[in-house]
Order: sequence, then structure tokens, then C-alpha cells
Amino acid sequence: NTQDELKKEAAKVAADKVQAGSVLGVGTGSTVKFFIDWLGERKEKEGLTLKHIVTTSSRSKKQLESYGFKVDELADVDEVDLTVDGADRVDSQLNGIKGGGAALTLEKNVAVNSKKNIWIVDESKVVDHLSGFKLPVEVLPVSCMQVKKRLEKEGLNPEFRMNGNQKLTTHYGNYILDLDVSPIPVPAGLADYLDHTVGVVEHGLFLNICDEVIVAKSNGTIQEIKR
Ligand code: DER
Repeated sequence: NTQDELKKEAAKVAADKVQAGSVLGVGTGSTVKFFIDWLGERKEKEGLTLKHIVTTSSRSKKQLESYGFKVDELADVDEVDLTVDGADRVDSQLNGIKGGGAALTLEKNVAVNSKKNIWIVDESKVVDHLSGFKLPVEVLPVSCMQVKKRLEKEGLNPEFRMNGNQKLTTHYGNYILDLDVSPIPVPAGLADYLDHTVGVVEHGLFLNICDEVIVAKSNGTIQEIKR
């Protein structure tokens, strides 16, 4: 099984869990892309309709609209029933690192306002302790150099994410600092520190947010891990 085939399988299991008439959150990334394809297929085959769909990136929005789904803003809905998203790493406690796609701020805002969060991943993302992926931190441009220095002093090895020779800008016009800490010794401690650092808009530590992970394994089986 190639990695894409695994992503596709995990995405299918999640798409089958989506209930007609519900409020659905749709994340971002290459695994979610398959999830949207499966939703499109359910729409075509069984006329799946949803009360609302909100999404975490313009890429996912475009793809959903290409299947004829209407996409609403999070501000226009009360609460999301289920959000399906990918993740960059997920540990044995179902805590994760997200933000590889630079959409972490909207992803976290949708996730914490969802009654249930399911992540779809291939086996390569599953780790015992959060490691092997740089932690994305979204920072305001105004104080980005000072924040970078502060994080350097903490030994967190921040580097700006680049887009060619320019700093990459997020949907909200901010920058991303990727922190090279692997493994992350105390995720809750680091999350707390970042939550209290002025200039940090959001970070990619998603702790106690995910309820269920659907893992596609290279031996062809699917593992569903629930909190
Ligand atoms: O959190 C993120 O931004 C990640 O990119 C995540 O959604 C996984 O993306 P992937 O399915 O392309 O690996």
C-alpha cells in the first residue's frame, strides 16, 4: 500500500461516519483531500446533505464547492457536531502536532468548537511521544523578531517557514516559526508557555482535543483509537 492509498482508506472510514443533516467541520491537508472526495461520492450516490459545513482552509473550501457543497463560516454556526482533520503527529494519548499546512489557527478554532474530533492519518504519523515533526507556531509580524529571540533563548530552535525567499504568510497575514524540539519533553508545559507568550497567535500543539484517530496501517488494516 502506498502512503496515498493508506490516506484514502482512513479518509473513507471517516467519511462513512458523517451523519446526514449534521454540522460538519472539514480540515486541511492531503488526507482530508481524500475525505472530501469521499464526501462528494456520498453526495452523488446517496444525496448526502449537511446542515452546515465549515472548513479550515480556502483549498478545502474550493474542493467542497466543486462537489456542490455550500461552505459556511464558523461565525455563522453555533456548534460543530463532528470535525474531521489530518494531523502531522499523534501520540498514544491522542495529543497531536498540527500545522504542517499552516492552517493551525483556524484548525484549532474549529476543533475546540466541535463536539467530536476525528483525525485521519497513515501509520507514519503515530508516535509514542510527540516527535519527528517541527512544531508550527503562528506569530504576529509586528513582534516576530523578538518572539523568535525569546524562543531561541528557551532552546526551542525557531526558524521562519519560508515561501521562496519570503517569509510564508498565513491566511491571517501572520508568520510561522517552526520549532525544532524532538521529542517534546512536556507538551502541556510547552503549550502553556506558548499560550502565554505575547505575539504568539496560536501553536500546533493540539492537546486533549482529538476524540478518535483512524489509522491506516501498511498491512492494510484500519485501527480506530478512541480517547
Ligand atoms: O495540521 C496540518 O496542517 C497538517 O498538514 C495535517 O492536516 C495533515 O496534513 P496531511 O494529511 O497532508 O499530512
